[in-house]
Amino acid sequence: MQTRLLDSRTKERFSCQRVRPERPVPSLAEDAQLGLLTPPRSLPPKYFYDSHGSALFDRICTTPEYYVTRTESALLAARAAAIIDASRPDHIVELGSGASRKTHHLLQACELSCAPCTYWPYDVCESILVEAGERLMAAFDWLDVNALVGDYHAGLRHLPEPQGRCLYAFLGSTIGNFDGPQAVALLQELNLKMRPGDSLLLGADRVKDATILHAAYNDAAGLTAAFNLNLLRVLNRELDADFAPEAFDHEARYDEEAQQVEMYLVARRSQSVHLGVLDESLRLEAGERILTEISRKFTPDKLDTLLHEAGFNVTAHYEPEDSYFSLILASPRGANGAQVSYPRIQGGAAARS
Ligand code: SAH
Ligand code: AVI
Repeated sequence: MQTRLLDSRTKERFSCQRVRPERPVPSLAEDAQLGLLTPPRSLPPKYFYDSHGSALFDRICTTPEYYVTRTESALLAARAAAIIDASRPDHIVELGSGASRKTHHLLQACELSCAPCTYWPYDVCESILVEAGERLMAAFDWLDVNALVGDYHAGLRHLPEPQGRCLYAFLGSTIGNFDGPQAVALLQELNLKMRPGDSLLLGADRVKDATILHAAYNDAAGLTAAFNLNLLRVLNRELDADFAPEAFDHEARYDEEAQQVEMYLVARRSQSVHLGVLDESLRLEAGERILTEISRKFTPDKLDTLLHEAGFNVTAHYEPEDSYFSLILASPRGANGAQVSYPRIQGGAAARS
């Protein structure tokens, strides 16, 4: 693919291809048919990310309340050299890469250790892939970016298999947007794709005080609300629907028992909405909710179990002093399946068990 955004020199270092689905996934119309017409109503979170939704998410990451991005970014900045040293990647393949801002730390560590690599960002949102690729190529004049457009729910089998070691990054706690079985299934599929010597770098948000979580998903500037409500604009455009965004409230609440933030769109009044593409209407009563996202929060034990079930050995577990976030380096379990014990490494320096 060629884009207007890139000059001729950077174009040579940039490619963008679609990842062929390994299996069919429901279209937005099918997901709406299944999830919207009758209660309990829900839609998968991937539909947030049209170009406007991706830009809104990028702004959420800079709000004072959304500690997730700055915490993971600081952890990556402190640990990138060790991660690159341990994984020695020829390629960094990033799932749900978005604006790829934190990836900068990994690429910088590659540069500092004189070990250039190729970057393969993989996302459903093509415009954010192009923007991110352009920014990273401007920052690293040696970097080739091969962007991959696709839905990781459609399987990972057809991801390219470049020669050399791959570091697969899945950052931002996007794994938390999957329910338990979905998370295991995705990581298992990734495991199957991986070859000896490849590594996984997983970023995952941790269980913490409910007030901090509540604030993170209800920022004062209203960006998370705008991000949530943007879904209705996506539905209006893609399904010829007539949702009135002003007739909905954003709601985000932490369910302490389930250890997850749940995000809803709540009807402010009773209303009927027509979905033109489906030639269907739905009737919402005042206060009725549409679940738009879960964002699971993890304990170290839960992360160990998840990775174990998906067939990984954890090789390093980094966390900040406040234990707000985990960055885990893991490798596919070998034939003998033994898990070697590993330390949880806190803060910017000392290792602690
Ligand atoms: N990794 C970045 C972005 C996280 S936002 C960070 O840590 O800041 C989640 C990203 O995953 C978005 O860019 C979104 O477009 C992408 N995404 C969501 N669902 C996806 C899917 N099913 N397949 C591929 N990408 C997806
Ligand atoms: C991408 N994902 C991990 C974010 C999260 O925290 O669940 C999406 C988000 N939703 C609201 N704010 C941020």
